[in-house]
Amino acid sequence: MKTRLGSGLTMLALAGMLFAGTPSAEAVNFTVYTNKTDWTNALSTSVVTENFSDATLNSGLSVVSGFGSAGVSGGEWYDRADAPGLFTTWSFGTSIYAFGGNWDLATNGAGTGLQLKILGNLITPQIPDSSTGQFYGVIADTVFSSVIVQEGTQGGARETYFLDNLVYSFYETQSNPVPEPGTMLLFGTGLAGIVAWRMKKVQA
Ligand SMILES: [Ca+2]
Ligand SMILES: [Ca+2]
Repeated sequence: MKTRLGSGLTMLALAGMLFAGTPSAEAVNFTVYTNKTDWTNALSTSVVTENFSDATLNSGLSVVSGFGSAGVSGGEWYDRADAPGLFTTWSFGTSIYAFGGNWDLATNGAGTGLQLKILGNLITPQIPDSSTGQFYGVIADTVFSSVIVQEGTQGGARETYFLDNLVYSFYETQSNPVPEPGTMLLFGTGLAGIVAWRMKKVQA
């Protein structure tokens, strides 16, 4: 009996070691790129582009904007960000780890600028309100499936803008070592369950 309990504790220790070796799910690191070539070169997976050449978005890509007039216009995405309700959510249908685009904030003048919000994290530096089509993109060390584009804090009342060449890259298990927090959590939960089951069995 002592031996069985001992083996249960060994498994508990093993689970603890696995947790210790895993980055915290809350700690997401983002790297901001203002050069598209650098952003592309930093990826280990292929780039998917939505160039807004027509009103149909890429398969799996969807968008919800608080701005009633948002939409494809002249080969670009036309939108506005303003607190509290005017922000835009881009959803990708599956896990990605990189996102970017060409941002033109000159329309209606420079406003608040724009800020991305991913997995609850506000990304800094923001997209500058002086942008006239320059690239701004991020790469995360964990996966996400949606991006919120909201107003920044650079002055002005709101930000009207065009977005073109929206780019993103899918997470692929075989070619990128980005851990998926959900999977690791399930794995850990499974181990804890085994330990609890074994210890209960020993007591019975
Ligand atoms: Ca375009
Ligand atoms: Ca503007």
